[in-house]
Amino acid sequence: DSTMNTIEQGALEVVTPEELKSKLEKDERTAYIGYEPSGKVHLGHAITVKKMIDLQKAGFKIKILLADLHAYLNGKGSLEEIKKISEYNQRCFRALGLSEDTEFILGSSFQTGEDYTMKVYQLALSTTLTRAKRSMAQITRDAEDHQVAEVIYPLMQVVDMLFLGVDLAVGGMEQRKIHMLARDNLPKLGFQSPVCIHTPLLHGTDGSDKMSSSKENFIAIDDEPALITEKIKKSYCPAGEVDGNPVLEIAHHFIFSERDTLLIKRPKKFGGNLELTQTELEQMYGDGELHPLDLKNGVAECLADILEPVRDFLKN
Ligand code: IYR
Repeated sequence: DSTMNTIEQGALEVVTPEELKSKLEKDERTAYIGYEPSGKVHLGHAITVKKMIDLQKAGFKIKILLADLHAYLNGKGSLEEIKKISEYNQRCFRALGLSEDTEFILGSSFQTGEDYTMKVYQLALSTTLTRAKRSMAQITRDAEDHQVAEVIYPLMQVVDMLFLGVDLAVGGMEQRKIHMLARDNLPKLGFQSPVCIHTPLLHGTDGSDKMSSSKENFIAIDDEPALITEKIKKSYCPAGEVDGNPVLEIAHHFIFSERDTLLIKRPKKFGGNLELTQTELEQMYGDGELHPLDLKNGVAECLADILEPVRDFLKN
């Protein structure tokens, strides 16, 4: 039961909790997540990596798919370039605390095989264009024209689940429609659907819906303290607003998950230092009794401190 709690904690949904319970009874169980390799691994990625670490602690074997071919289909560059950054991504994921026995798999190492390709074709025949496109709404790179690649992408993601033989798939909330497509279709191909867990999306520092390495609205896990401070100082953070406030969101996911309180340093003439729990912080900020700049300074300093081991790992 405490295992269920660890797994469900912080997730927006588990599809379905009953299926998860039965997976926990298996001797060997595997969870996976896929990432399009990206020039910078940021806090948005870190939310899902933390969930993988929870699952690792709950006895799941972890597979991380470095989805190079997916990134390619999403117009992120040449396959060669993408493969190269996938090595850096792998080091970043390790730096965030995944254990040694985590398995990293390059998508292109199995996604052009004959059996794999046939499965994609089979799915292509039973999936409507409308549904395939809809499943990509929050994933496709912004573009005027829509390429056929956009509808191949989700079909491949469904076939990944089957080829990787996983009990559980993790993703941010933007992956949910692809996961539901998988759950509806894998049984038709004679396979059991994985349990799906969806984590919340982190807003960009500009206040937009999603932190993303293709928009300049991210904080990378290896940004130097001065850069973290600079980015947080520029962040969207309206006075008195708690909902959708990226600075408070960062505090929630990365500071209060590790610490009970946050120290906010203020000059005496502005009320002096504060040491606040998450509840106190949000209350005070919502009441307009804490200035955005004071919040930003406190969060930036503490986040830089929390990410220090990650920076150190990546320097070696
Ligand atoms: N769609 C993901 C990347 C991805 C995830 C899985 I799970 C796959 O099997 C393949 C690709 C993204 O948006 O980054």
